[in-house]
Amino acid sequence: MVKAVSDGIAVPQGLIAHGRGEAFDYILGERTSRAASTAITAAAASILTADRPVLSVNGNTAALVGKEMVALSRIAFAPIEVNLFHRTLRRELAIGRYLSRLGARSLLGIGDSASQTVRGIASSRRMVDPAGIGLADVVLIPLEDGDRAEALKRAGKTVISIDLNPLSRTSQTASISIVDNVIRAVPALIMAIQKMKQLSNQSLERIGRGFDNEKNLRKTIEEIVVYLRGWMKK
Ligand code: PTJ
Repeated sequence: MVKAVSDGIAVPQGLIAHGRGEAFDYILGERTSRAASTAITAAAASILTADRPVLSVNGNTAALVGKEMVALSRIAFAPIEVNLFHRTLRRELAIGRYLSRLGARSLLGIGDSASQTVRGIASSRRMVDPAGIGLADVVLIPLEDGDRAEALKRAGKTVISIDLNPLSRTSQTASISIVDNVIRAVPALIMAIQKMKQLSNQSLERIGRGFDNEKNLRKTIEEIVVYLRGWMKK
């Protein structure tokens, strides 16, 4: 992350966000919880049944899982859109060049191509690509702020978040909240998609219908409590 800041990919604020995430990762036991695995399966089903899935990438995501996001984009047939909270053309281009070096073929949301406004967002994250998030039915948003998660949901999109904080507005708002470290969640999502690709649309839709995000978030918190109780007994 420190190198990503000096390379102009991540912003200093990203280091603070990273530390916030790490604090939650410790109380999750730095592993993918059962509830997170359930959310990852539901997310894979949602991406596989989507008409136009899009993967939103910011500075922290590019720095931590740039290679994996490019791989996910390939296997899920989902384009990557660069969408930054602290938006500058210079950073968009730096992230674009970095992802292209990792094998990304076409990237959305850079420069003037982010010409559509999502209503209800104060930050420059409101600008999206009309050919990407603008048209998407399912959007994956790793390390997102609550405003945009809410606005995308209001715009009728299925929002899949990856956020280590189960209490964040993003996790509380998303349609499918993956409470896990992006460095574990994205490879797990790739594996789930690879495994589930053979399933019929009917089976995938059944998985989606059977998923209850509120219940799953409660399970995440229960898993944290059980993990911390284990420490009290030591
Ligand atoms: O690159 P930009 O300009 O788009 O800016 C990106 C940041 C992350 C700085 C910006 O989106 C931001 O400030 O985000 P927030 O509002 O701090 O939210 C980030 C969320 O991600 C927090 O809830 C953290 O707990 C969580 N988080 C941090 N690191 C990880 C994480 N979640 C999953 N995996 C991580 N490694």
